[in-house]
Amino acid sequence: MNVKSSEVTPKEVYLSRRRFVLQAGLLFGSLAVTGTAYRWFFEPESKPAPRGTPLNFIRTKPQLMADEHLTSYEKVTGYNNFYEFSTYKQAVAKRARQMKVRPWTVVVGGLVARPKIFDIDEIIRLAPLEERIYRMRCVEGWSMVIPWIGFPLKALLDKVEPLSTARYVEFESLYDPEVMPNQRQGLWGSLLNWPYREGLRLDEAMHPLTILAVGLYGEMLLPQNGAPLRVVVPWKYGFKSAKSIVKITLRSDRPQTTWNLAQPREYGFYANVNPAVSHPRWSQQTERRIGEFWRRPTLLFNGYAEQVAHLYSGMDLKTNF
Ligand SMILES: Nc1nc2c(c(=O)[nH]1)N[C@H]1C(S)=C(S)[C@@H](COP(=O)(O)O)O[C@H]1N2
Ligand SMILES: [Mo]
Repeated sequence: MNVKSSEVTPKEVYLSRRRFVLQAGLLFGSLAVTGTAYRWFFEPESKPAPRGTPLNFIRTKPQLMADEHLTSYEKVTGYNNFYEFSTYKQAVAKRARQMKVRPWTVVVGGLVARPKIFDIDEIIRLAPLEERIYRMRCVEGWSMVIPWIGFPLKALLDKVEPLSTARYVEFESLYDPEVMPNQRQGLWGSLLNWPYREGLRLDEAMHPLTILAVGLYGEMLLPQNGAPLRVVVPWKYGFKSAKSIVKITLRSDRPQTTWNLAQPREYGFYANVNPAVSHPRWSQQTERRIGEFWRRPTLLFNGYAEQVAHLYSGMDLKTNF
């Protein structure tokens, strides 16, 4: 795979792009009949940290095709799946704004020699932060290219020393019905089984492509993207990448996962991106890359086959979907 140097967006460039958008917004605000649009535009900027909190990180070579580009900051932070807040992607960012991401602890335990409750700021300093530009494919058929900031999940797992009996890793997202409207019981019960839970096989979790993300576009994660900590598994459908994690548990048995519990025929445990395995209600052969006009073909393991295919050798990917 071949990378153009132009694919690596220097911070100055996207900052100046954002400055341009801000200036355009200012002009618009001064022309607007009411100040509503103006206030809408500036409100997020006047919020306290973590919005805009810059991170120090190492820039590494992105593994993208020559014709792939970063999805805009506005789309990455404005078009989100985070069902705890809303099923309407454009509404998530605003609704998630009240979520408090400090103080925040992550309980890491289960089949480990050294279980530990980590403070989020300790996790951020656990390993050098790297930029990882990954293509992300949602099971619904859209995709993005996101410059995550994070470090391999392996670095955290090594700290707690998994026992030889540990075969799976379970992730649990925040449960807080006070701030997450969809966790409250509605007339028809609850939308999903909360808290949101996901899981990986231990070898998948230890793979160098699997990261814990704490930021994107050079800044700390915003709530809508899963602040303050989420897992990112780029060769699997987006739902495996659990947001706002509070608990990581090593287990001998395969964990129950939210989407698999909801619709086992539609959402398998593996959820590897695979154009040859259709979702029961739609094909997975192509995808709409957000910001592009033509659909792109979906690639086996989301384009990361070279690095991850060996994890599944001898497995039937049609039955283990
Ligand atoms: N806790 C939690 N994690 C979640 C989800 C969710 O609803 N709740 N949605 C998943 C899905 S379906 C996708 S596609 C990605 C979207 O991540 P993004 O909004 O940062 O692009 O988050 C995943 N992680
Ligand atoms: Mo998704």
